Amino acid sequence: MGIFGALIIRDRNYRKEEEHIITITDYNHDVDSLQSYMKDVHGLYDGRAPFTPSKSIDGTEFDKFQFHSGLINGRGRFYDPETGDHNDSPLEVFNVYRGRFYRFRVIGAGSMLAFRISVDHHSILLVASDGHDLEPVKVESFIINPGESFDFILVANQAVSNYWIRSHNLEIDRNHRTEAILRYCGAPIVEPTTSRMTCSASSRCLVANCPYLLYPPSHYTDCLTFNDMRGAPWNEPPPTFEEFRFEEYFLNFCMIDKHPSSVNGIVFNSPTVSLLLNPRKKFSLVITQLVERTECARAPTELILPMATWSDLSWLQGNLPGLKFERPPLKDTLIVPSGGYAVVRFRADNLGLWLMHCHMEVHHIEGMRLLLNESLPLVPSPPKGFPECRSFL
Ligand SMILES: [Cu+2]
Repeated sequence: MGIFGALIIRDRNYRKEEEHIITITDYNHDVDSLQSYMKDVHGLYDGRAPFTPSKSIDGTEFDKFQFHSGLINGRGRFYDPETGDHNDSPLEVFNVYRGRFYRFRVIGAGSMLAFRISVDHHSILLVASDGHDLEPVKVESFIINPGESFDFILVANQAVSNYWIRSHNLEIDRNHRTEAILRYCGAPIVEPTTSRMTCSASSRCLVANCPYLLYPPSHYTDCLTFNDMRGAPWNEPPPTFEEFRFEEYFLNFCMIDKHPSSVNGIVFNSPTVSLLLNPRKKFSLVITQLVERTECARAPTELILPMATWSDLSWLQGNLPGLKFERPPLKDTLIVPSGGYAVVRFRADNLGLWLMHCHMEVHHIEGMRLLLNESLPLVPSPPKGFPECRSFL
């Protein structure tokens, strides 16, 4: 919802390759994010009936709102939940030549929902995420959340025809499909009649970037969490502990009694003046521990306290057991499952003020965000007499 577009920054060593861009979004016909937020606060109704939230396959409450359509490059269909018929809107078509390979740059520009993407009769070789190379991994499908991006290589090695590019959000028991068409050059201009790969005991499906660990046994589907993926060997290694240069913060992305959305129980209100000219506080964030639940969680310690720390003190100074330091993937957006956590490290070497926020737009609007005030002492003070922006509020 809102304006979006692809911004592709190419590597210096960019090798020209054929590529397509898939921008995927969720689309609600009735309300935008602000209205969704108001409904969430004051009561969720579909017509006059209270709306029942959907669930994902792991039993988690998934979406409080009615999913209407998903769009690929702005195109998609509305499926009538009663009849299952769609409104015949045109779909995006990606043209390929048989025998060539293509880089698909997939951008999650939605406001709320994750999508699982697959291509009929073709496997997906994931090679990058959020602009950083991954150790390539061949999967049947992958899950993309708002704010994330994934690049995959598709080899056009099937018969000249039309194939569905499929996408489903992670809700169960609801119609939530979003489609586009992969069309080989020379194929008739018709809609595909292909079906999705059947996952079976002898041919299991692998899904990358799952927010849960398992699918039910009957799905014959395995999960590859982002934690299990590896970055490319040429990526920068993760920062390690250095005395006096390593700080650790705990960030609990949570709700305070359903509302408001907050970080460590603090709601971020947008400042009315430039913070660079009016600095308040310095943050140097090295490790985060994020928990998202319906209420502020209390693990591993009381996260609302300003000086939260590990209850096992041997975990201090970066000594967390089980962390993988060998080529962890580089990301700028990460899904933290309900009740889960992520440990993130970065070198504070990019001077400025950076917004860190939940990518669910309704949470972001409400204040589930914070500012990293990075390397503030290095920010030059404005020249003498430089006009100062004051609040107009
Ligand atoms: Cu959120």
